[in-house]
Amino acid sequence: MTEARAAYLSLGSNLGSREETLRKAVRQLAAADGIKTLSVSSLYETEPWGKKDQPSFLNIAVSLQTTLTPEELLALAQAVETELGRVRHERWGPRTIDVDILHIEGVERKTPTLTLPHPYMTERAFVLVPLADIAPDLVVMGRTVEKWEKSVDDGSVIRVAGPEWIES
Ligand code: X6L
Ligand code: MG
Ligand code: MG
Repeated sequence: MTEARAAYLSLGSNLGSREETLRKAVRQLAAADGIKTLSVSSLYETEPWGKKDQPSFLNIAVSLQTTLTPEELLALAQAVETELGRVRHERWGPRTIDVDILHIEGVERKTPTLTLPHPYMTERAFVLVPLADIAPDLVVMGRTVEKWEKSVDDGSVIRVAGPEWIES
């Protein structure tokens, strides 16, 4: 059997019952074949980036141990999005759920469907603040997540619940 590797995901929602949708997404990921331990960040309310005239997001980060290949993990992320009602409208527009792979231990990829590490993860407070909860010492693109987090403006990222939000 293949060894499990650590993987890090960013999840976001800004349509419908945002917290409940994130909870369901975490449960589906945790229950999937090939996913071992999983840990979840605090819950954050964040201002929209990219397309600014849309509702604010709830964002979290998740780390997990997986025996899935990167492509299998991407397929799982997309299956969770589809199951939770994601519909593709305009680019960067509102969505019930977005599940992005940020980083997989030891993996670099540049294909039309998957770029790892995620090329913009070091610029976005809505990714880095949650990720710093669960993986401050993870090194991506030459610096720790904690260092990257200190380098961005986190003023539009508000912690709305501690890590226990997922247990209820
Ligand atoms: C210039 C042009 C600068 C575009 C930035 C940033 C585009 C982020 C897309 C950008 C640009 C994105 C989330 C979000 C989106 C989310 C929050 C995206 C894709 N997803 N805002 N905006 N949380 N707060 O999960 O990340 S759309
Ligand atoms: Mg995204
Ligand atoms: Mg996405």
